[in-house]
Formats: sequence, structure tokens, C-alpha cells
Amino acid sequence: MKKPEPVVKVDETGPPKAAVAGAVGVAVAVAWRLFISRMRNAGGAGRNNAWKTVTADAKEKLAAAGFDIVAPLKLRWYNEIAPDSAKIAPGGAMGEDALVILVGNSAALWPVFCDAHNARPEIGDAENPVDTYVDIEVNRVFRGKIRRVFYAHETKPGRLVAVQRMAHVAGVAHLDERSHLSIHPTLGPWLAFRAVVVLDDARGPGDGQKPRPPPNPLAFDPSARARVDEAFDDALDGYEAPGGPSEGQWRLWVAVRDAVEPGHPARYPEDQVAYHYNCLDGRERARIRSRLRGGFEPSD
Ligand code: B12
Repeated sequence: MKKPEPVVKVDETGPPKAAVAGAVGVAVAVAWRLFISRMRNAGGAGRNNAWKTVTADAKEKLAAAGFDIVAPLKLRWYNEIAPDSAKIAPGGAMGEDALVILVGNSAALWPVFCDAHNARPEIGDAENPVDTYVDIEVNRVFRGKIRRVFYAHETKPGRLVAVQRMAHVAGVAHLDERSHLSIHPTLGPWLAFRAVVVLDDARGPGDGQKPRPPPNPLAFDPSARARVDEAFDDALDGYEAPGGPSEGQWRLWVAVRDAVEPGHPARYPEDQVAYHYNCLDGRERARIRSRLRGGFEPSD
């Protein structure tokens, strides 16, 4: 009688060797693919977050130069809300995904600027020393980077940037459309914008990282709203008066800012207020600049 073949139970002896090798091979391939895809994503995320490093580096250097407002955004966010006359045409590898850095200042600029005015002839002797200071310092900070720099004081077609709208969409300050003032959550209206740096070859933040515009404090404070509106109407009346604005017109614009929060802790020091606002009166500027140099004040 033929001896029966032994019954081989798979669960007792395991699968044949070829099957084991196959399964291990598949597992290794899957793990490898997973590893490669993780590495790729990590590289991509690194590239996509390079704007954070660029911004952090710029922030540190600009703060040392007195520019304490530094906000990154994507060019497209600005162009989507900018009036046609103030849009920035894309100009490099990243197109409208390019990184833009908005640069501005609070009262922090004044002491640093005064030192530069005193110590550096290229600032102290310049016709418009704040503009010259901004130009030199911003370009120094971004030296070696492909960039286009637009300045807040430029108004020619193709150069004008609606910086207040940019600040709004970059989450820096609420643009109050009634008074045309940008209002910052802690600085109130006591800030100015100076330059817009477009880094055409660097990718800006992703849409998921887009900040919300800060709230408008005037929306929650009816008496502040009324104060600002009244001060703005007064300033506008003076500005549009027949014969042009009077000598003291600038004080009416200062009053608009003061109306947001009288005695605001971030208010500029008096010299800085007079210097920035009283730009039509050359004598006042000359007096301030002379004081900065420690010299005699020119008499009227
Ligand atoms: C031209 C100009 C003016 C003109 C405005 C004329 C006009 N019809 O636009 C005049 C000479 C009146 C002016 C006055 C002042 N200006 Co001015 N001005 C500018 C400048 C260089 C360009 C504005 C512009 O054309 N933008 C482009 C258009 C397309 O943008 P927009 O968003 O559609 O329009 C904005 C402005 O045009 C403005 N606006 C529009 N119509 C009017 C009318 C009047 C009467 C005013 C005052 C403003 C105004 O408000 C709009 C936003 O709501 C900007 C800097 C800049 N690059 O934006 C500074 C700027 C707006 N001004 C500024 C300042 C500080 C002033 C003054 C306080 C002081 C000064 N040096 O004279 C006063 C008073 C302003 C106030 N609200 O209290 C700051 C505002 C900062 C802030 N915290 O809000 C800016 C951003 C300059 C800066 N370096 O930061 N300004």
C-alpha cells in the first residue's frame, strides 16, 4: 500500500521561500517609495518656506536700522486688491507668487535716523535725508539679492504702490477708508511705510499663510470714529481752501492722527511729527536738521 503523502499545513511551516522573498521585496519597495516621497516633500516644504528665513534675516537687519515694520506677502495678494494705477507687474521667475517685503517704521526710526544724520555726511547733507537713508539702508540689507525696490514717496506711473492697501492685505494695519489712515493694532496711526521690496526669484508665502487684516479700532468706538471724521473734514477743508493750504495746515493732519487716540503711547516725538508733517515748510525742517547737527538754529 502506498504510503500517504504527508499533509503539509501552511501555518505550520510558513510559505515557500520564493513567496517570502517576494513579500519582503514588496515591503522594501513600498518603504523606499514612502521614504523618497517624504524626503521630496521635506525638500519642497523647505523651498516653500524659504521666505521665512529671508524675512527673519531682513527683519533683524532692518530693525537695527530703525525700520521695525517688516511684513512678508505674496505679490498676487497685493495685485488682487490694488487699483490698476498702482499694480506691480510680475518681473521674474516666480511671477505673481514672488515674495514681497513691506518696510515701515514707528517712532523707533527717529533716534537711529538722527544718529545717521549727525554722523554720516551722505545722510546729513542729502536734500531729502529720510528718503536717502531709506534708500541706502534697504539696499544694504538686501544686497546680493535679485530685487526691485519701490519707495512710498514715489508717485509716478509704474512706480506708485498703494502701500496702505498693501499693509492691509499683509495683516499689518487696517486701512480706514474714511480717514485714509492705516491703523496698527498697537501703534495706532503712528507708523509710516517706506519701501516695498519685490524679490522676484523667491517664492512668497502660501495662500494658507495669508494673514487677516487687523480689525479697525474705530469700528468699535463710536466716539473715536466721530472725532476722527470731524478732524479729517477740518483738515480737508483747509487743504481744499481757495489759495491752497495755509501755513498751519500740517497741524490739522496731525490732529487727524491724534483723534484716533489722544495721547497715544506710540505717538512720534515732537521733532519727528514736525519733520514728517511740516514738509511744505522748509524752514521748520532746516531748524530740526540744524538741531540734529548740534548747530545753531537758523533765525527766521
Ligand atoms: C499722495 C499722498 C498724499 C496726498 C493725498 C492726495 C490724494 N488724493 O491721494 C496728500 C498730500 C493730501 C497726503 C497727505 C498726507 N499724507 Co499722504 N501719501 C500720499 C502717497 C505718497 C500716495 C497716495 C496714493 O496716491 N496712493 C495710491 C492710491 C492709488 O492708493 P489708494 O489706496 O487707492 O488711495 C489712498 C491714498 O491716495 C489716500 N487718499 C486718497 N484720497 C485722499 C484724499 C486725501 C485728502 C488724503 C489725505 C488721502 C487720500 O488714501 C487712500 C487709501 O484710503 C502715500 C504713499 C503711498 N505710496 O501710498 C502717502 C501716505 C498715504 N501719506 C501719509 C501721510 C502720513 C500723510 C499725512 C498725514 C502727512 C503728510 N506728510 O502730509 C497727510 C494727511 C493724511 C491723513 N489721512 O491724515 C502716509 C500714511 C501713513 C498712515 N499711517 O496711514 C502714507 C502711506 C505715506 C507713508 N510714508 O507712510 N498724502
